[in-house]
Amino acid sequence: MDNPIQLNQENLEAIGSHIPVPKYSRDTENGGIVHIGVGGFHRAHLAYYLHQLKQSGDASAWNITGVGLREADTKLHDIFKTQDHLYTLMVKHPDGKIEPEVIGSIVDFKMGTTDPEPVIVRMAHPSTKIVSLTITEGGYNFNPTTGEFNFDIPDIQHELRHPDDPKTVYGFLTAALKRRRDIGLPAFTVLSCDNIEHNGDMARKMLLTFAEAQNPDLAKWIAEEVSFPNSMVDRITPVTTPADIETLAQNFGIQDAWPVTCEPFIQWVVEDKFSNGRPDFEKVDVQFVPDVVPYEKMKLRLLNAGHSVLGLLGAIHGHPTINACVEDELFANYLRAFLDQEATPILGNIEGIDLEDYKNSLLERFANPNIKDSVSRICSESSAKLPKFLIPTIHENLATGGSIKFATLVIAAWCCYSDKQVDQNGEPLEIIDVMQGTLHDAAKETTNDALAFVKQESLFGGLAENERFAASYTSLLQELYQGATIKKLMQGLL
Ligand code: CS2
Repeated sequence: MDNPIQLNQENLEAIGSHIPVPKYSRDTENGGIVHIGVGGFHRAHLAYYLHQLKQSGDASAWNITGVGLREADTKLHDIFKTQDHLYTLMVKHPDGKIEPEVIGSIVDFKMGTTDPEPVIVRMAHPSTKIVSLTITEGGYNFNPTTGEFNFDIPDIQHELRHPDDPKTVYGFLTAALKRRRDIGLPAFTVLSCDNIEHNGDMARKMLLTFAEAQNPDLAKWIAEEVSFPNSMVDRITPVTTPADIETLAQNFGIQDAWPVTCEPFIQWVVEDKFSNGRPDFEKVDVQFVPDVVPYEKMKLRLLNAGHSVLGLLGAIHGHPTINACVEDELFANYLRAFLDQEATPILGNIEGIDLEDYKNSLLERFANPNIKDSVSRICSESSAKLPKFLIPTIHENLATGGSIKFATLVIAAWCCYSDKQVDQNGEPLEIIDVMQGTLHDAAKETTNDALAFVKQESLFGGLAENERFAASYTSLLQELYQGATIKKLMQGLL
């Protein structure tokens, strides 16, 4: 189309003749939810659930104020400003169909980096009832081996000395909760939406440890008043590409500087413990259950681990996307073998879930050719992901005498990936990881000590000392370093 319409509130009616748009009033006065970490996932998930509820005429008192605590969030902040916080969600179906829809549930966005005060004020506002988080696996600030809070971070030290000048999520939560307590307002619920087992319990433990060090009285109040539901969140949300922006403009006539793309599948399983109320999310198929832990474990150990298996092996082989991996029969068979023989046995029975169906649906979702989820997104921040998605499965199988070979090859691939930083065709890999330098240094030592990479205890715990693991890992790594292709090694294990 020649002249795509700029996405903003004023143009919504005109846009509505091209694609669905919000039918509700986008009043910024109400509030209800403050969300920290407005990445693509939040925009495809919680914000979409709330949008659906508002479209049906419910939840008029609820909307979302986004908060950015990283400099990198400035880009979205600035785009949102020109678009009145509207964005397009493009659902991509396997048959090639794309369903775009304008989402309006986010009505404001504040950068905590430039001025913390407006963020604290919003969080401490009487209408705020929930502070939700997608701060990534790495954002919880705990040591993966000990599970304890990491105080050894300059921003955390700063916040302990200057509670009114918060920098991290913990500083903001305590500053806002303190104000609420001091003026007699009820606490908000802290709702973690990250891929971590017991994500609510984890958020609680970390926040209480931090608050205890900053203000023990406040910590006591938080322990009594704030609820932290665990939740399992799921929707595959690839990184937006320039081609997506182009498709939206050319095929649908909408100019949106940052649309979000996602798969049709969506799931949210949450514990129903909200200290200060919540939207009627069950009306839009959110599942409320007394105990979410089995669902979380299933999702992390099958879907997320499955992604990492394909991602790291695929990266070494040179597959660009997850669907390219599962179109390759060897990769699909390998993934299924890992899921069946290593991940499933440790899950046991999950009431109400047929794990065979779940795994079949995962393979179908991964195969969606329209999603083109890059292996570089999947491999990004592996240092935060694998200790939650994959390494516990190896430990648990070692303890029960179960199979470990499929996961072990993934660890060997990760070492090679971190060391060589090119795929098996010599093409450079796009590596995004806060620990990239440390991982590279450890992996480089492999030529002197085959176990050097897995001796990084903060990631692997005591794995290197386990004889069965060490033997299997060393032999796979040696073959890889002697030039065996990743496919030959995969084939050999099947
Ligand atoms: C992915 C997840 O980041 C990853 O490695 O496994 O982002 C995954 O796509 C989502 O958790 C799906 O719900």
